[in-house]
Amino acid sequence: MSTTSFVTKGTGGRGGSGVVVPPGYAPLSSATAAALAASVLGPSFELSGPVEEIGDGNLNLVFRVPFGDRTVVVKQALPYLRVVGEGWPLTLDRARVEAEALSIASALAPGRVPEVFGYVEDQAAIVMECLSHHVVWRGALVAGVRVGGVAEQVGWYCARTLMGTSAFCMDDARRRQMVARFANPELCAISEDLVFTAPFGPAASNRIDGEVQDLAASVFDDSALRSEAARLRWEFRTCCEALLHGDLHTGSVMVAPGDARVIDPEFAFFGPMAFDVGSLLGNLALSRSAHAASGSGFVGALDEAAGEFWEGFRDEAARSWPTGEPWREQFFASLIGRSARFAGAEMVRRTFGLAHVADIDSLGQPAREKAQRAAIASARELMTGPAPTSFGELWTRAGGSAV
Ligand code: SR1
Ligand code: MG
Repeated sequence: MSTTSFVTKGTGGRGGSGVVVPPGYAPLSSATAAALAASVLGPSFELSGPVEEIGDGNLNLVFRVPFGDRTVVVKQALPYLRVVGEGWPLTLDRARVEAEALSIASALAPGRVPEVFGYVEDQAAIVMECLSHHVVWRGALVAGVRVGGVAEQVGWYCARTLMGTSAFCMDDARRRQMVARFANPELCAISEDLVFTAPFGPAASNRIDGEVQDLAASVFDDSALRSEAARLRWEFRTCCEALLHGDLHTGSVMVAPGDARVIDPEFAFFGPMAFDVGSLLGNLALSRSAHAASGSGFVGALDEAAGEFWEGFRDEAARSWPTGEPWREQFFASLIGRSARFAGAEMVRRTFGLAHVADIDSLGQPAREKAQRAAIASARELMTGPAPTSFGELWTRAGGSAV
């Protein structure tokens, strides 16, 4: 397919000059989103209600399109970062990455991702199952609602996708080809910047509450923390263990009782397994610090959720562990230690970086400041304390009580 160069307006974005978009690409409207869904779903498609734009994320347009007695979602990548605007160009290839990652996850972890009906390359758009009976897991956690069964399923999903795309389980030649398809350099660069670089120094993209400026300054002055952040960035860049989700926070999981679905793998790339495991645990720990700061009784549910996530992961990873590899317990101990470090970095970046979490930002003062101080104390323990070798030890360092 031929392409044309589309240069976004403004200055100061990532990736320099512009983003290549296919001829005919245009941001979708309600009408064109419905037409695109029709082109994928075929003659059975008949619009049965109003199309709504429901995207509230940082990067994409998302439409709900009702047809017959069903609803689908049309998700389209924009050639710039939605949350910042056209001054930060961003590759459309992330839609392909997401569609392919969903397809791989669906094969490895059936039922744990939304069903994809089609990917329309020239519009960088995916037509997929609408999870109308689900809510975003983060939202449920903020509201203090425990949704049974889902944490263990997310752990199972991680084990299936991470082990299943690792050298433990894949043919080497196929795996190396897959690594190339998921190079995803632009989105990896965003994570390198927003997770491991900017939040550990006085970067313009940071968002730091006035009440915790002193705390941020103490992080920027902490050579051990900065050094660990730099080492993690190196591990993120160079370790090619498995196909990661790449942005596995609680906002990337939709939940209904007994049914977790992992969404939004546009940051997928081959990286360290501990990044996915640590991101998820770091987000549960952030939620715990928010609930603890506001005196909510929900902290016990978060301790349980973290333990269930780890058990779901460990049990399935142990099942898929290949015979003839006699170092399984060493693998788990090392993964726990490495996940602790990544969890800590996630907690720092969601406190001082560009993208915060609603768990803490929805709190009024003084609870918000208290939660942020607790989160940073836990992050220091996780990133620079002795590396934990058991899940209980990790979760205690994250501020929790192992159940
Ligand atoms: C500018 S994008 C900010 C964050 O949103 C995404 O969900 C990723 O977490 C990214 O770091
Ligand atoms: Mg996302």
